[in-house]
Amino acid sequence: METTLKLNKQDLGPAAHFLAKPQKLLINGEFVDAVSGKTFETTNPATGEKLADIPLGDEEDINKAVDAARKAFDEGPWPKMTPSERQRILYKIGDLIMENRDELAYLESLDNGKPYKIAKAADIPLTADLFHYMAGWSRTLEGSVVPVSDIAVPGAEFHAYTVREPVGVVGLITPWNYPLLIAAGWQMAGVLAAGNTIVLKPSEVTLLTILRFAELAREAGVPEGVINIVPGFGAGAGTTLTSHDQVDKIGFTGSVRTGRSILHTVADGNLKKVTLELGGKSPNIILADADLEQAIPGAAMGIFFNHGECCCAGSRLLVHKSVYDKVLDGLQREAEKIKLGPGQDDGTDMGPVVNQKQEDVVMGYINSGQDEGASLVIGGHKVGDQGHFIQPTIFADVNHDMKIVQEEIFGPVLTVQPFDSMEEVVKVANDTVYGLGAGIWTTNLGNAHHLAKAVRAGTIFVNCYNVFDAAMPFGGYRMSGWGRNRGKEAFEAFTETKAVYAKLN
Ligand code: TXE
Repeated sequence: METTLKLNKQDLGPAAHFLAKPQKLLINGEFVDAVSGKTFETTNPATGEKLADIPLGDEEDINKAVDAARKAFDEGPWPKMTPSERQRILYKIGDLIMENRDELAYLESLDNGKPYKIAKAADIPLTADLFHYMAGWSRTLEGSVVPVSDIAVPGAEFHAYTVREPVGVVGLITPWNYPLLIAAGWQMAGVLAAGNTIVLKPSEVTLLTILRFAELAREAGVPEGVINIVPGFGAGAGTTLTSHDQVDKIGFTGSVRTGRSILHTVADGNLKKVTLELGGKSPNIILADADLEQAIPGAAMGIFFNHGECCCAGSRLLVHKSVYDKVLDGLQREAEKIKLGPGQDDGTDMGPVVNQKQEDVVMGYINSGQDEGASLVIGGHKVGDQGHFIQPTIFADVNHDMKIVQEEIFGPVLTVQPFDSMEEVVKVANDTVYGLGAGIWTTNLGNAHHLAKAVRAGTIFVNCYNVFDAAMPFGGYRMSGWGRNRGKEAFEAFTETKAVYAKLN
């Protein structure tokens, strides 16, 4: 297996031009260095080599960015713009993302490790589509006229109505698994459509596409101060943003641990609103009546897509015992077919996991699975002496209490469990602290809808997995989060409702 990408100028492909430039923060419409002058490195997970020096934003940079966002919201043109003007700018961002698709996909592949062909087919067009979709929502900030009674003021006649307004300055904190798609698409597009201004602290692990996006947003005509982007660490830039009393709402995607810490900070501070999209341990269920030709590759894709670094990865496969052996065999063959390699190679199906820390986490879970007595069906090893390549890994003979069954691994590791009855599978599917996604493979319409109703998760995939659309809400039950990204719900989540009573007599 090929895992020895040597990074040189040629390998930077369509990303070379952007990587040759000094990287900057975006604050108040200007590309600037960090106040401290400090930088940190972003590296290629296939080789460990440096891709760029990134300015290290900290408290002072976040304060400047929040001041700019506050001014842009209170005095600037963005919330006051006509909806059609905002719509045109957001639509233009979507167009520019598509025009620069090759470059953005290549940058994403270099920085995150994912296959270039996947970034080009999924991450980039889905981000563009979110801007095109949310551009339309710019024109729908509607309230309603409400008939009211005179109980509080006998004899009074009112014209009463509600108005939807942007929530204000929004702080966004985002992860590294879909760096551009989550930061720009899932988070920014709806926030901007509602007329808010933004300070984004992207993940310190993957920064390149969002910094290139900053240039595109400016080119599209986003006014100064409306989007501010400050790379930095969680402790420092992140905590300054979440504790800032001029920030009205936080939109966060990341781990449960950080989500909880943000809630503590907010509770001790200005009680800003919070939307959280956290982890998952999603069940993927294959019933006895499933079309296995679809279900087996579908289940493999459900876990191995994006190296398992998907918040709704179908990491717990529950298979009816009558087809269990056949499914396990088929899965093994699917895993054998997966070609590991640098994301920039055309033939690569799965790249490296994102960094050393994530490699250690995933290998730690693989070791714990073996220690707890699960059987390794395939995989289980790191590959090569360069980069962070981990084999697609499948465990059988697991029990429900094992760490590999209960905890989010966020890597290419699948557990497979047999079940007997519908009652049992519903119980096992729901028996985690999470509730982000679930898959159901069946040819029986009744079974599909019965399970779609019984499984407690924010997204249910029937005879498919990892399908995402801008118009469909995404988020979790239980510890998988608060609120929804994407769709109408995401747009409305970044608005306030004002009730107006006008007494007419
Ligand atoms: O997440 P963190 P990490 C899960 C997944 C993964 C684990 C750890 O299981 O293995 O989380 O990943 C910022 N105040 N998911 O360490 O730490 C941080 O800088 C404010 C699931 O990357 O939560 C980054 O920008 N901000 C997930 C962002 O939070 C803080 C996607 C996420 O980092 C902060 C990613 C603080 N105290 C990981 N501490 C999903 N739902 O898709 C950190 N940050």
